Amino acid sequence: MNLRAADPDIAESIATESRRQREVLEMIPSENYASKAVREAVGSVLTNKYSEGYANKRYYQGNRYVDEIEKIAIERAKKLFGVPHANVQPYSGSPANAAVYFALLQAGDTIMGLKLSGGGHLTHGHPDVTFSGKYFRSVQYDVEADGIIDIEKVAELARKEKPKIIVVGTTAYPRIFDWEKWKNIADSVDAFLLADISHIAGLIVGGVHPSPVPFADVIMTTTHKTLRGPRGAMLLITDQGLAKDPDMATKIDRAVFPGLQGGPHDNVTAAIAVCLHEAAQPAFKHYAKQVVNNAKVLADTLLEQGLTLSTGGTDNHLMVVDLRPQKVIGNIVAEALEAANIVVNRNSVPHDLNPPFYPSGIRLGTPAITTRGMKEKEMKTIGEWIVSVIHEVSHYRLPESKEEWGTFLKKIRLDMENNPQLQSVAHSVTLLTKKFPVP
Ligand code: DSN
Repeated sequence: MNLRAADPDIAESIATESRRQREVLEMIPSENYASKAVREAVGSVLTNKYSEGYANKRYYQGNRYVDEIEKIAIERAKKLFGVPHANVQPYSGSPANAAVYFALLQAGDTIMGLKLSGGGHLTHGHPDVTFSGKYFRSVQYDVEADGIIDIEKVAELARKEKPKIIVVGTTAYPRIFDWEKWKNIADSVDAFLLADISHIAGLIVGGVHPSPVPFADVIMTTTHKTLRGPRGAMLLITDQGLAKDPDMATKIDRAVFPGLQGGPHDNVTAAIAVCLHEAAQPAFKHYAKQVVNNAKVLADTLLEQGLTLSTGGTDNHLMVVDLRPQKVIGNIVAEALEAANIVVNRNSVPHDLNPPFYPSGIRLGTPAITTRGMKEKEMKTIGEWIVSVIHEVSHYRLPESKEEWGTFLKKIRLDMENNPQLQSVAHSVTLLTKKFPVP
């Protein structure tokens, strides 16, 4: 029985979500459109199988074909990134980072990562609310007021705090990393260097961002962002990591299973193998280059029209618009853009005084719209639409008391849906997206 016959409600929700994905401009920089081949692997019979363990060392029978698939995924990952060891089983980025800490640290050891408001990630040592800040001692570096990381300050903090691991990697940082400088800092305090390249893995593979492979000890990436695969993650161990700790690969594998996870999601493993195959094709290099070119044109358009971007622009696939000069919060603009069929996420800006739920910026990126084939010309048009939407809603002023913000935002949502200017942009977006099919 197919899905529509078995469960019409869920079938209908998926169909409407699929229409939404076709009709809007998906500009959340961590999102993308996986190929049909990737989605076919995710939806395959592999979801039926249990495979605790690793190839040729499983705890269950019947894993001959799963072994083949996992070995192919591992070999492709090793070849694509140029590393001696890969683990393709982590369920996603947070469990993968947890596995690194579990493998290489003891509870109470010091983690040093970038603050969330500076563009880091919760699992990079965010205090209080995450395991990485609760079970380890967390010290965090930050960006400067212009949004840029001052590497000298990072070095100074490392010398003072002597972390056991330094995490470099971001979710909202639009600039390139000089990995060698990070390695020098880590080596100077005898720390491991973890590169979390989740956002930029596709750009690295495509040759438009430097690779951390010669410098980091261990690399974590999710597989569904610029890499354009299924939702999952991989851990890559470098020669440098193995030189520091010859048991690192075994420790990482044991931390993933049985340390933190049960059976791998074999359907996702197969889809990772497919996405790595796709990323190894020449066309992927063109894609990655276009993602960055598109982001540059989009950023320039926003800047020309008077918006403020954190760090003053972008070198990669994303940008953070600082809305403090417009005196609106990210929630208002993100809602308005959604009413105009442009989907972004609200985001903290450097040194944001607002809480993460009501931050002062929005984050947007080009990976998904580039997958649809959009180029520089479309970026200029989209940039102009975004600016017009921001102007349309920047008169909204929040109530004095933060307690009333939630109710206020709910109330103005209806205004936005009925706003003729936003409706007109939404219509233009629909006409544009029709010309650029999704995979
Ligand atoms: N949720 C991801 C992002 O949007 O960047 C990070 O995990």
